[in-house]
Amino acid sequence: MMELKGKKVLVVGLGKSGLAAALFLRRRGAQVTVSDVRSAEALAKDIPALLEAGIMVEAGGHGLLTFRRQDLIVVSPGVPLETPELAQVKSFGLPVIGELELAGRFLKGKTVAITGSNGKTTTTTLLGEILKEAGFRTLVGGNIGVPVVSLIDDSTDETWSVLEVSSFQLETTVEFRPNIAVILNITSDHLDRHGTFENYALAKERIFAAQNAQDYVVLNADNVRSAAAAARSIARIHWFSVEHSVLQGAWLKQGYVVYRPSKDAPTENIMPLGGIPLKGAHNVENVLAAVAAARLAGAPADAIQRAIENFRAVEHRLEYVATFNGVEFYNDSKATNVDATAKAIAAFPSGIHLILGGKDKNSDYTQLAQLLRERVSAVYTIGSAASKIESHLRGIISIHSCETLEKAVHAAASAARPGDVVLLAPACSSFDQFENYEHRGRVFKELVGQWQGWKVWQDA
Ligand code: UMA
Repeated sequence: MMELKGKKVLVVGLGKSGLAAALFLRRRGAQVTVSDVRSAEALAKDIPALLEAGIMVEAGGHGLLTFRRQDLIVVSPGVPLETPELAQVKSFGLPVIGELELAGRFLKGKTVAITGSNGKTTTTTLLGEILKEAGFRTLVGGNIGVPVVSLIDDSTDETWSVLEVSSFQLETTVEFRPNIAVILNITSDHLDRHGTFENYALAKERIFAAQNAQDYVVLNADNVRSAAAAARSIARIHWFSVEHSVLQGAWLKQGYVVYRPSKDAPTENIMPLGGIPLKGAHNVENVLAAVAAARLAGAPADAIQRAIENFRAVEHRLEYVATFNGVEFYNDSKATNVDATAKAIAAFPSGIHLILGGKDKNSDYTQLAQLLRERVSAVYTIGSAASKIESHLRGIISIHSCETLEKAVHAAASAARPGDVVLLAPACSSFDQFENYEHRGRVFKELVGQWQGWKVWQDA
């Protein structure tokens, strides 16, 4: 374990992970400073607690001297490593790690880490439920919104920590070594930060970089880039597939989810496919990944089945909102990239009124063309990406420029006919108009409620 007592540590970024990391470091006796580009006013709610704990605060920008004075730098996932102050001290050889790496050095017990472009939160939450159902002492955290350092005090040699990990967090790992690493899929996302698809994919592969031959990696056999990662892992590889059987891992057979622990072992029936309560083919992939990881962790089939049957969609992930006049409303605000939006569209056969837009991430929206033609009645654009989306999709589908989510909900709900679906699956991040995707999803649900009220009043 790493010695922190008396060490000078700078925490860069004072969001959820920075705040938790700073307080943790201080409790372990480090001399802690936090630095954030936001102004002191913007950080006001957290500053008193930090000062009281004896933590110094640099607000309104990053000072090079502050960075140079440290023994260790702990960087928040949202801070790019190219930030000039960070790049400079890194080049001097100062260690720069993320909150995940820091936490990984203190977390007791066993760990499952789950990454992927899409499905991370659902799979992490589901696996957490399965392990709890199996009677394991289980902690859940990571990119899901609970900093991993906040799990440390509750962890023991007996606990299983189920962690959602992002490419941003993995970029700064060194020794982070999950007993079971899961890569759900790797499709284009975050190109604005990682530059190229390959850089992004390599960041994801860091999930198994420190593993040894006793550890496990679970990979998606149907996703080309995830499957290709197998060549670089020294751990034991297990697979999941919705398309074909696999040597060891989870797949679908005659209407059943099945699992085989090793190539010579008999195949186990886990549960009927019809017992999965989640919408969308992509959720079958998430379930298969969770089944493979759960069996590797030692959870029995009956607990897996019970937990899956009782599981409900996580908020903002293809979440059912309401049905009004025969029109269903779904909130998939977490569809923040093109692939996630494609999966959401694929969950409905036709009659979709799709709300697209937000902040662009250097994405190619023409990839949606075929699905739009087959299943979508009209697209309603919002946010700063609207004109790019419109130029990519012109001539493919009927497009209504709405600018705001409010106008889009109104236009889509007014145009939809009984049997249609109004779907928020925006393919963009939310930061141009909202605090985050959760905020966007909540506003969508409120607007749906208001529209229903207005319609009832108008029709009366
Ligand atoms: N900041 C700086 N300098 C910079 C950039 C940012 O000081 O150059 C400051 C900002 O002013 C702000 C703070 O850094 O005060 C924000 O840090 P952050 O963006 O790392 O946000 P946190 O609140 O710490 O949340 C992070 C994850 N955020 C990101 O990866 C962008 C959360 O994932 C995660 O839940 C949380 O840690 C706990 O682990 C969110 C996310 O959007 C959900 N993740 C991406 C995704 O899922 O696609 C990867």
